[in-house]
Amino acid sequence: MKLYFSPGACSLASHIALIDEEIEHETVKVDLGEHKTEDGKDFYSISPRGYVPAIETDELGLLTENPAVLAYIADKGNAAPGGTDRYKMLEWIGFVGTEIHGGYGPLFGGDTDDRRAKAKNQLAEKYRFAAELMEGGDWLVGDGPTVADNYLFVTLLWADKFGIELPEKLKEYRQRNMQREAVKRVMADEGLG
Ligand SMILES: N[C@@H](CCC(=O)N[C@@H](CS)C(=O)NCC(=O)O)C(=O)O
Repeated sequence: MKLYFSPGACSLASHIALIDEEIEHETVKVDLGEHKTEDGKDFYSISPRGYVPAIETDELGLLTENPAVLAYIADKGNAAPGGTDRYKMLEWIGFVGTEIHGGYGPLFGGDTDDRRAKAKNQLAEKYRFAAELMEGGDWLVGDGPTVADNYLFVTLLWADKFGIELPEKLKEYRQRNMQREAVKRVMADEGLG
């Protein structure tokens, strides 16, 4: 499998999953400003959507969109939750993708100060809600991290960059994720401090 990624972007969630699940893979860094791969190819010619994550797979060629890519990697690994937990995992991926990741649009994309302030308040509210949904658990689903945790974790790294207020519980959760071996390894690999 080949993962197209950009350091610290949402593709970090897929990158962590590949290491966590011990899936043989290679990575290609993409400059999202220029939409060029590290070896100088036009990224649009590889993925017309122009964004990461994108994975090149033997069985279905290029696959994009976080929910599909994360579920695919989880299924290829040994640690994807089964039974009803699978649906809880997908529910969290949907929540993180649309309610949280999508909420960063005005902050990453550049927008008016008013819209950025509103986006920050809305995100703080979504994070408070996420903390409530977690109830007493250390992880989003079951007893250990899944690809949904990788995705929420990555957005929590963005929160500080934009000064978004986080509940204590999610700060602890972020720290818990930082202690995972796969997370440490991939963060070092992507050159993240
Ligand atoms: N709908 C896509 C959005 C992915 C996305 O927003 N990727 C960002 C990085 S976190 C990106 O590549 N942005 C650059 C661009 O859109 O040109 C998904 O869920 O996978």
